[in-house]
Parts: sequence; structure tokens; C-alpha cells
Amino acid sequence: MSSRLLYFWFFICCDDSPISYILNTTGHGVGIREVASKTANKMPAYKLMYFEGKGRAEVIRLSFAAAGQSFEDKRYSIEEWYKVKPTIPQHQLPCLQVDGRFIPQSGAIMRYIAREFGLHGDNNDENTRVDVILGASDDFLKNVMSWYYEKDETKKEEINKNLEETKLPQFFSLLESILKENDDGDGYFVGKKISLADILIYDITDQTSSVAKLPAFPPKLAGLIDRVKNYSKIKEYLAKREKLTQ
Ligand SMILES: N[C@@H](CCC(=O)N[C@@H](CS)C(=O)NCC(=O)O)C(=O)O
Repeated sequence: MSSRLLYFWFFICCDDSPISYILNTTGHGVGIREVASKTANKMPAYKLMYFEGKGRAEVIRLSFAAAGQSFEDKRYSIEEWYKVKPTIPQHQLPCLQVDGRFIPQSGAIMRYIAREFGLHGDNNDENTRVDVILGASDDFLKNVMSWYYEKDETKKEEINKNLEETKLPQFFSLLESILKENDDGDGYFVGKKISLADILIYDITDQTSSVAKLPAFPPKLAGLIDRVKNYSKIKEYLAKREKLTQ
């Protein structure tokens, strides 16, 4: 397997539980509100732990970038990882440390950051719209995951064909119709500003393009992808990230 694929993904949104927990080092749950109140008067120190590569961490890095929030971007080598793994809650990455407390699960982390920095919509309807897009993305990503984990080359090719000819066009057309419901598709997925939904869709199309030939974007989706890439803080981040393994 190429190193490009070794670090490929994934993702995402596996956290369907209604409550996300911040864990302390011994793994006990601590409610998000408790942490928020403890840190209300100062900006917490963020440390995102993952591997070299985009994978499940990139949407979180992009969200920090969009928010203009600095964070420590800790990238473990495989050797380093096996040394620290027993100390990390749930023994998987990504994991975010917020003032020393741990948040495991990429879905929980991305939502936590989005809520902290106004990237999860401004009211219940908008929060829900973001969640609908996260859910649809999760459904789509199952196809990519099945390709990723398939060992039989013939079956892998079939999955890839199905991805390129059916699943990707279906996903893009769904996104196009959701986009059109807001500002006639000429703005963002939700409300009047960028949100986690836009950032995630940009990241999924970017990462999927390294394993499948993407069909042409429908017009409104093409515009959205362009807006995200050119969102000034994201543009700045993208200009610096080419060192990442893809
Ligand atoms: N549901 C978890 C899955 C995390 C996961 O599978 N992480 C992989 C990397 S993408 C990992 O930590 N692999 C190393 C290991 O399990 O030792 C999430 O979304 O964060």
C-alpha cells in the first residue's frame, strides 16, 4: 500500500452519541459545560494529536484555520504513536487536548470546535442544517471506507467504478440541491457565513480526489468549493500545508 493511502483517512462523524465528553487523563467523563466555564476567561491551549497526513484530522485543522485560532499540530510517527497510545483515551487518534483535558473521536472534536468558534450555525435550524450535511457526508464516506478496506483487487475496482459512476454523482447532486435551498446556492450551506458543513464538504472532495476521479462539480457546488478555498484564512492555511502527506 502506498504511503499516500496508508495515511488516507478516515473520518468521520462516527460519533452519533447525543452527548460528547471531554475526558481527563484517567478517562473519566467531564461535561463540556464544566470545561467551558473553567476556561471562560481565557482562551484555552489547544493541542491536536494525529498522524502526518490529512485523514480524520484535516477538517479539524481547517476549522481552526477558518476560526483564526492557533493550535499545536502534533503529528506522531508510527513509532512515537505506539509509545503514547496507552495514555490516549480510546487509544485512537485524532484526539484534542483542551487545557490538558482530552476529547477523543473526530466527530466530537469537529463539532466541539465548530460550536466554540461559531461554525455550527447560529440557531437551532442552522445547527440542524449543519448536522444534516454531516450525516449525509457520513453516509457517503461509508462507500469510500468500503473501498479503502477491501483487499480483493477485483472487488476494489468494482467499488471504485461504483463510486465514480454512481455514488459521487449522487452525492454531488444531493449537495447541489441542499445548497440551492440557501441563498439560491450562491453563498454557503447554512446562513450567511462559512460553517463546518462547507469546510467538511471541501475536505471530503479534496481527500476523495486522491483515490477516485471526481465527476465535474455541479455549478453551485463548484462555486461553494471555490469560496471555501478562497476564504482568506483557509487560503492562507492551504498555501502552507503542501508539506502534508496526502
Ligand atoms: N471513530 C474514531 C476512529 C479513529 C481511528 O480509526 N483512528 C485511526 C487513524 S484514522 C487510529 O488511531 N489508528 C491507530 C490505532 O488504532 O492504533 C474517530 O472518528 O476518531
